[in-house]
Amino acid sequence: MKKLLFIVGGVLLMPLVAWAVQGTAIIKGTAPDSKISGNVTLTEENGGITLEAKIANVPPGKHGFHIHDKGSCDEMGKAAGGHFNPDGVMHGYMPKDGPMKAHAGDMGNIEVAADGTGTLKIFLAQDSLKTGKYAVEGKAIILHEKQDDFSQPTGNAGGRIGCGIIEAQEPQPVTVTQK
Ligand SMILES: [Cu+2]
Repeated sequence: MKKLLFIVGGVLLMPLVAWAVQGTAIIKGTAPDSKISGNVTLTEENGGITLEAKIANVPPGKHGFHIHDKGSCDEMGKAAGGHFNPDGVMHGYMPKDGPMKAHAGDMGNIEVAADGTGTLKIFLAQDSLKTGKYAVEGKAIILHEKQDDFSQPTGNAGGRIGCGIIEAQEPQPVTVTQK
């Protein structure tokens, strides 16, 4: 019995290997002469996705920032379709309103400083990268011309000035160190 406990204890102290899924999207301006650029990383963790975005060369102020349903940035971003909304729920702000009162890709606004750069870090509950109803792989991230005022049905954020398609990598093994 003592020997068994010793073995179990030894196993628990070994590093665990987990499978992490990561994604990226490269944001580009939708107008031919646009200098808008950006980089988005998505990490699947804790039952959702942590999304981090950095954008540059964008007019200062708040800009609506959403995941849209289709994986195309053509026609000045219009080809990306409406908001990614697998449950057909109202428009909102995911971190505040939650999955029943916000679209799966409702990230609110990204605030751009006077130098044209902006960053956003946000957790999207229940979204995943590759599998299930809430998988965002192949969807478009849209940067809007105006701010999302959270009115129905889509926040009245105007045109689509930046766009990028979410690409997910194959799951990578990562070592989780136990605390
Ligand atoms: Cu949008």
